[in-house]
Amino acid sequence: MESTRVAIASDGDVTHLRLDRAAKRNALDDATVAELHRFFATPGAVRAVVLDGAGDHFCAGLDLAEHATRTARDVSAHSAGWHDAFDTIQFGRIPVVAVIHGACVGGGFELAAAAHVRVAERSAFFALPEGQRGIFLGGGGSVRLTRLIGTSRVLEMMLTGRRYPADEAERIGAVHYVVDDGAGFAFGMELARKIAQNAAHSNVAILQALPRIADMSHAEGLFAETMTASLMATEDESRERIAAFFEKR
Ligand code: 1HE
Repeated sequence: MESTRVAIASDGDVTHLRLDRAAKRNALDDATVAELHRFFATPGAVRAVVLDGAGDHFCAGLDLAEHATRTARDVSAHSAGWHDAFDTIQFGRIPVVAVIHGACVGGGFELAAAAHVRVAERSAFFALPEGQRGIFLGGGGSVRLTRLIGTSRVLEMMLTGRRYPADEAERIGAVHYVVDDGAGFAFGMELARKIAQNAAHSNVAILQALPRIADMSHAEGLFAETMTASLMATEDESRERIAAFFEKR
């Protein structure tokens, strides 16, 4: 099915996804989330993704127009749908670099949190206006954002409507890099190309194992790490890459 909400462009090993609904500040309606889900469920031979937004903002969060008339049952199904879609991103096989500018609010921040690397341009700001709108997180923010920046900060953001600008977002660990306005896409592509050069099986292990191990007890985590490490090291490609290091190739 042709994409109308997310522009998709291939550049070698890296695929660029752009939320493409600038007139509505890339608010996440059902069609957008379905298109993201579809892409990440069957990404093909992609090695890394750069995700950004068209226009002046990364993403204005949940499409409030669609949401206004939902019943409790609708909201439950809607939230579960976002959970599926965003889990498919976080626990997929493709590292995702989110490049954020302007608003990254509500569900937009939840989406960014499902990515693996976050780059903010100086114009970026982060907020959780759910309290102001009389709703709640629904795209996994209670789980992903609290792990990313801490429950206390998420709680405070939701209560007060506080906006974190890019440099403060970096300080609290919400983003990994801050770059000048207009420089985010090129920098995000550079990171994605670097990531694409890693062994694909290591990238998958990083995405799949690391967050799960972080949720385990100490003893279970160490066991899972040993299992993951032993599976990785016996891949032919691992042997070849280590040999290449010693042969200075
Ligand atoms: C929207 C949305 C939206 C803009 N749903 N239509 N999200 C929010 O509470 C954020 C709401 N949006 C904003 O605060 C502002 O739009 C922005 C700061 C992002 C951008 O401001 P600005 O001045 O550039 O744009 P604007 O004039 O406010 O909006 C432009 C158009 O986009 C306008 O439509 P138009 O037909 O009048 O031109 C807006 O109605 C439309 N628009 N944001 C629908 N969000 C699963 S739970 C997740 C819970 C949440 O995400 S809560 C946070 C919701």
